[in-house]
Amino acid sequence: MNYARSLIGIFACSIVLAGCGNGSGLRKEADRKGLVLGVAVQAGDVFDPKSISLVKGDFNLMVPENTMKWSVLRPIKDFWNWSDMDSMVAFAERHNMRMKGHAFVWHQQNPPYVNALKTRDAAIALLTEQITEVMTRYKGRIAEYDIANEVIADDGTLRETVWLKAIGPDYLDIAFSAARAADPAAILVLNDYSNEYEGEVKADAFYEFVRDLKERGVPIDAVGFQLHLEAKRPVDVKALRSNIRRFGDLGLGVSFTEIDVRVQIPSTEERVREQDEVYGTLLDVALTEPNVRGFIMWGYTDLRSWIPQFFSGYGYGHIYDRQMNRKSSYFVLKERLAR
Ligand code: 9MR
Repeated sequence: MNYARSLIGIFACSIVLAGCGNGSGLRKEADRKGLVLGVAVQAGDVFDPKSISLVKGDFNLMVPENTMKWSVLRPIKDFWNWSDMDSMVAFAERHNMRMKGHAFVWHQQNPPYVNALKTRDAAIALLTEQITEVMTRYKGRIAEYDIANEVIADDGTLRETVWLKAIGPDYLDIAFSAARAADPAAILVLNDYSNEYEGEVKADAFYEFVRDLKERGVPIDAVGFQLHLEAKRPVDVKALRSNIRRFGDLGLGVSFTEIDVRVQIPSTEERVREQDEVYGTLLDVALTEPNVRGFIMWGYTDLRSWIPQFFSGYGYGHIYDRQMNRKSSYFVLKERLAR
C-alpha cells in the first residue's frame, strides 16, 4: 500500500469506527490466534459500505454464499457470469482476506443443462471443465474450495444425484483429481451437514466414505462440518472432538464451514443464552483441536439469512441483528478469542 493510500485509510477508519480490519472487530484476535475466521457473503456485500466495514473488520476469510454455485456462475452453458466472483476475489485481496470457493459438485442450484446430463463422458467433460476453468482463473487467489457438498444422504448411503447417475461412484475421484491438477496449492474440502458427531449414522458413514477416498489416494485435504445448529440442542463436545480427531488420524483437516445457530422465535432470554452457549462451545473446540482449520459462519446478519425460509418459526441465527448491531453471541466469541 502506498503512503497516500494508507493515510486515506487511517482517515477513513477514524470516521467509521466499526471495523477497518485492525479496529474493534473479531478479526484482530482471530489473526493473533492464527484462527481462520470466515463468513459467507452475498454478492452485494462487497459494495455496501456498512457490510464492507463489518466483513473486513471481523473476518479473515470469505466464501460466496451463492455466487460460485453452478446456476449462478454459469446459468447457461456458454455464459460465465464472472463479474460478482471477480469483485469478491478482488475485495478479499484488497483487505488481505483469505478466499474460499463453494461448491462444484452439488445436487442443488444446478442449471437445466447440468440436470439433463445422461452419459458418463459428457458429465466427466463438463465437470472437469467447470473445475478447471474456475480454479485456473483464480489460481493462487482462492485458497480453498468445497469441491463437493452433501454427497452423503441422511441414511448414510451415497446420495442419488445427477453426478452419481451419469458418471458412477468414481465421480468424486474425478472431481478431486481435476481440482488438484488445476491448482495444486489449493486446499480441497468435502463438505456436508449432520456429519459432526461420531456415533451418528450419517456421520459414521461420512467418515467411512472419506477414509476410503483417502486410502485410495483421492487428493482430499480436509472435511467440512457445516454446523447449521439449533440453540436448544447443546453441543455434544465429546462426540465432536472424537470425530475431529479420527479425521486428524487420517491426516485430514477439519473446517467448521457454515455455522449458524437458529433460535425458535420469539428469541427469549433463555433461548439466547442457549445460543450463546452453542457459539462459545464451538469456538472453544475449534481453538483447541489442532487439525481444525477454520471457523466459518454462514452469513453474519439476521437481516439476510437463509434460516427463516427453510425453518419456519426459526431465525435469529447470526451474530448481528437485523439492524446490524452486535448480538450477545458476537460478544461471546469476542471474549473467548481474547482469552
Ligand atoms: O444460504 C444459501 C441460500 O441463500 C440458498 O437459497 C440455498 C439454496 O439451497 O443455499 C444456501 O446455502 C446452503 C449451502 O450452499 C450448502 N449448505 C446448506 C446451506 C443452507 O441451505
